[in-house]
Amino acid sequence: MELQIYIDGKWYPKSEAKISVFDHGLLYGDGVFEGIRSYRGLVFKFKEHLDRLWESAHTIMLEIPMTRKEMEDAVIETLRRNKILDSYIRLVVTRGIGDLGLSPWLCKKPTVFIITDKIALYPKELYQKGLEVITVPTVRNLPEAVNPSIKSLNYLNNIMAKIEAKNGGCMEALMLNHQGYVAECTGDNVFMIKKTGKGTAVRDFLLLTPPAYLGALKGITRSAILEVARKLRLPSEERILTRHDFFNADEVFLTGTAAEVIPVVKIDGRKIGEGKPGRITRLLLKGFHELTRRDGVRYTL
Ligand code: PXG
Repeated sequence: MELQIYIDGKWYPKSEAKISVFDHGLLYGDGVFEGIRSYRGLVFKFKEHLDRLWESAHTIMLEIPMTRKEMEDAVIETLRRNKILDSYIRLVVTRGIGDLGLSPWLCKKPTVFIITDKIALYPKELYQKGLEVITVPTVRNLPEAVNPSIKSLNYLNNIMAKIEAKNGGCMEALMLNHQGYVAECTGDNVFMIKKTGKGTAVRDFLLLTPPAYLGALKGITRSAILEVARKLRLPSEERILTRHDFFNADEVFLTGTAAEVIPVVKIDGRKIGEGKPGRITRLLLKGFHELTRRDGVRYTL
């Protein structure tokens, strides 16, 4: 059976799931989205994703044409129709179909579509070996322009960075903000671990990530990792960080719904720590996997 896609209250086979060329989501990138995962029949952090979707929509003055409960039911029904327990859910709300011209009020009704599929952001072996990243010339969007905290359909900033990373021989880009501080990667938040104490206990390390206001998305995986760190009693802090800080970190990793948690072993040619995925990263990853079995909304097929 072909993958079933939800569009505005109806389900269509993938080959027939089509959006109008007059949809402002396509014409102007006018819309918002979420990327959510389900693990063994549990939609991970579903409430947090819906909250962020509604916040993004509120900021761009887009009224989502359904309630949260209706959205939740539509996602779960789509998962059921596709008989998927482990999924990558792409939930999109565009400004809708309108005339040409960027005025959003030309659009009568927002378009909602839901894809429940699979995603592989990086090859599997890199989760064991670690990823190499490179700083790119394109700076992350200014919060005063298109705030990176809005999960909008405007991804050119990130796509430019992705192309630059590939041109530089890497699969992922480290993006700086307009002041030169580390912001995030193209579809992931970034973390570093620094040894602060004399011992080898978890409390002898510090987990650091840039504050979202510097120009990053408030990632849900990022929050989940901070939550795991608290449970492990690993001290953590949101701090303004430079490339120098990252070059001299003991461990670095990226987080995202699509990427999950992936270790970084090289940045701009500099080896990070021992040049292989670190122990604290592995501990956090284990805690994260445990969380994905518990925290979310359950469904059955
Ligand atoms: N930063 C950016 C710019 C993102 O787009 C994250 C961080 C991680 O956030 P979460 O909440 O997922 O932990 C993202 C995540 C897709 C897709 O095609 C979406 C993202 C990344 C890659 C692919 O749906 N967004």
